[in-house]
Amino acid sequence: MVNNLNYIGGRWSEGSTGNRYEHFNPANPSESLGFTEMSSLGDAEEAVKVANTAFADWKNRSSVERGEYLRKAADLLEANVEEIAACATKEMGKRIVEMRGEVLRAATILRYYAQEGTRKIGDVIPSSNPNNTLYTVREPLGVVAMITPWNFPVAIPVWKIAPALVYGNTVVWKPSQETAITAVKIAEIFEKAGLPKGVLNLVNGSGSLIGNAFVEHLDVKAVSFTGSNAVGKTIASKAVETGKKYQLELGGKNPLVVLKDADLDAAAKAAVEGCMKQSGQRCTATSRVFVEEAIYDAFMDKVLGFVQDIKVGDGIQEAITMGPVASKNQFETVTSYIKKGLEEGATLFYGGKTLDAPEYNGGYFIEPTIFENVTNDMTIAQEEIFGPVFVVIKVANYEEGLAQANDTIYGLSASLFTTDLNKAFHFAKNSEVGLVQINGETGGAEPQAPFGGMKESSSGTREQGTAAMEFFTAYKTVTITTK
Ligand code: UN1
Repeated sequence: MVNNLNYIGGRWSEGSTGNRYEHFNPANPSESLGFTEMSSLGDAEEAVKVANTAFADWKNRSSVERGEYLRKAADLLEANVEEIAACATKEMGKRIVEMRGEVLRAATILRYYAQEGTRKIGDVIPSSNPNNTLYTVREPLGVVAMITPWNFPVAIPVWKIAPALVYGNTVVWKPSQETAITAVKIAEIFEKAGLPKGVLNLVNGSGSLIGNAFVEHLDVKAVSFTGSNAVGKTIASKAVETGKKYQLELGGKNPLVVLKDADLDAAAKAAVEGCMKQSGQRCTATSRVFVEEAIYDAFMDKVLGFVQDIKVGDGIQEAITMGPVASKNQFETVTSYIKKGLEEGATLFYGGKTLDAPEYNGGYFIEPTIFENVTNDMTIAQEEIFGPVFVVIKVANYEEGLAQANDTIYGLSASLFTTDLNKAFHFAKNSEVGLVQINGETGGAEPQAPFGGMKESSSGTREQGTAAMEFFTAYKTVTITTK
């Protein structure tokens, strides 16, 4: 039993529904990590209430002071990196090496936003009346809700919470049930950093109950969500009904295009790592690779070299280079896509099997999987698989590669590997995504730069960098007339 699951108004408590949720290690599902008690609507209501009360004081503090809490939280995260990383690895399978990187990335994000507290929050604008001083100031929105996924259980909550707090909002946070225990550790970090009571409130529980309660609540002024397109659509319509701002970071089907003049080693490495990191469970993961005919065989040889080196197993061991997928549910989804690919006539270039030998302890392990003989209209080339699977498609030239790369409902990230400057710029301009990489892998984000997708990959809003200010604040325009 994991006690003290919720952090509401500076107090730790259990959820109050009496329903328990059992957590298992995806690398060894017979290992139970304990039960968490699910929260009730009353818990959600209480969290919004205390966040609303805390807002009056928090918004009137100096943003420099608010930033100091984030800086302390960054130091504490760093000091506890091993414990937090190991906890998340057990909960959702991301290998320990990547989890450490994620915790340190979260510390960097906190420091970036701590510094935001010292930057300008408005402009002085010329007025047509010489007696007027006309200026803008960015004001916080009030209580904002975060609904966060399991695939980045530390970095994504932090990249939403940090800007929300530094700009003066108070937060109610509902993380994925799959990573409830890691979320508790993150809330503890903010508590230890001395954040005033009620400024950050954690309510663990189901999306349909707690997430929904936050989205429908009239005292919640904005909701920031990362997750599936289906849930995102529901959140958007409820946010509109209840008059709140919303920010959705959804799926991707990210292409990587390789031209004949490219550095093939770098391109093959980026394709394999860009897909297989986190066992493919990143919305920015590479999932479609378009290769110019002329270098197809040479490129695939290099891909084989990299993919053969992947060592699948329990990511708590340092030597493992790919962990399990996060849950039984994920395992079933990914394997059903592999089956579908074969039914639709694609062929396996590599992998495709689940790993069932005794040493795998019944864990949710899937081989790194690469499909060939794929057309871009097949299900595996159109739907987000969110697993260690990518498809390779031959194209005649750059133009065909670009056209097919864009032929998707998604628009998160895209890569082009080339040494042709003209094509690089052309791709940067014409790729229908929010994140373009020339000679780099499709994943990755820096805290100081805007992050988000076009088309159905996002609500058009952006996270991180100064873009976060756009979302978490509203302009106030002030005119002062003097004699
Ligand atoms: C990254 O590529 O490192 O859920 C960040 C996701 C994205 C974040 C990806 N929102 O995978």
